Amino acid sequence: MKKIQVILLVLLALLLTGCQNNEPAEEQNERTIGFAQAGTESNWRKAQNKSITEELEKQNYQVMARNSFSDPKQQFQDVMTFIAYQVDLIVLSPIQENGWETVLEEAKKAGIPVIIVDRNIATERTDLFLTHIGSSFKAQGGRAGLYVSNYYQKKEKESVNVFEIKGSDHTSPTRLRHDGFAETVGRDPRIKITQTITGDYIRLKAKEAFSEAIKAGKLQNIDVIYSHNDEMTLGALDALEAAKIENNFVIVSIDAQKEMIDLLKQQKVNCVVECNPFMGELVANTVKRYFAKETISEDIYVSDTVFSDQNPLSTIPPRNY
Ligand code: GYE
Repeated sequence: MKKIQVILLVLLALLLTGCQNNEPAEEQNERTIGFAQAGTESNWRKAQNKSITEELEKQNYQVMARNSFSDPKQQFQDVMTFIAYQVDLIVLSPIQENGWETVLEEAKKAGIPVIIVDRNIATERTDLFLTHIGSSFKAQGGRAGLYVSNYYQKKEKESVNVFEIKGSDHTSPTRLRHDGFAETVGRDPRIKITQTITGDYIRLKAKEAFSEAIKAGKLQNIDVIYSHNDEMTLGALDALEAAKIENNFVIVSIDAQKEMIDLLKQQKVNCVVECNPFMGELVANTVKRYFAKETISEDIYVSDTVFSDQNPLSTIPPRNY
């Protein structure tokens, strides 16, 4: 063989080995990730679901997905099924905060690590899961509250009454979006939450509950509508339209779905706090780091921003959800 041929062969061999992953491909393909999803209640949820599944698959993991369609008992069973199946790792996007300790103990006994994504779980037992990946819901509530207090700061008004549309009970975004908002507007003694309904993060449920509130006269004296997600804001707007009530309210919503950003641009709502659903890459990277025995931080935050009529709207990037 001529010297030049030998050099070319060596170069080719180097190139081929360079393309390989640190981990043998067959080993990666053997790993199964159980993904327990909460539901399908919003476009936000659908985007978050897609992002996590796609990014895990990009890393060649087998994804065993179960959706509990907003039924907490079903979700406990889904996780138990993953344990029985002996998956290599569980990604859990919980519906409710409470009741997870027994199930996660079982996962621990079986040696299956668990990563919590999006909503939090209520437990002191940090040994029951590897990490939590998601937004700071309290910061989101705070951003919503800050818009409202800034809006009324220079306005001469004796009182500002807020109608709060809450998400599902016993969930961390509902609790913390309320707390963050209440804490922030609480600095201005004129601003008070005077009415509250629950819309379960679902458009139709919020429409029904809001229509009831309208009929009961609870919209009188209301200045601000603060809703814990876009789907419920859409429900409230549907109810206003059905009742032929003019929308003179200051409206603040959370998630930043495409439809809500369009309404912001049309000046039908005032402020939209982003909740970023694209956490898939962070999730897949964390899974990879775990298997590579790298250290993982206790809390991994997804970054969010805020869009309002106080900022240039033309620069808002395309939403894709
Ligand atoms: O804001 C809402 C969804 O848990 C943060 O649940 C999530 C919330 C999100 O259905 O749209």
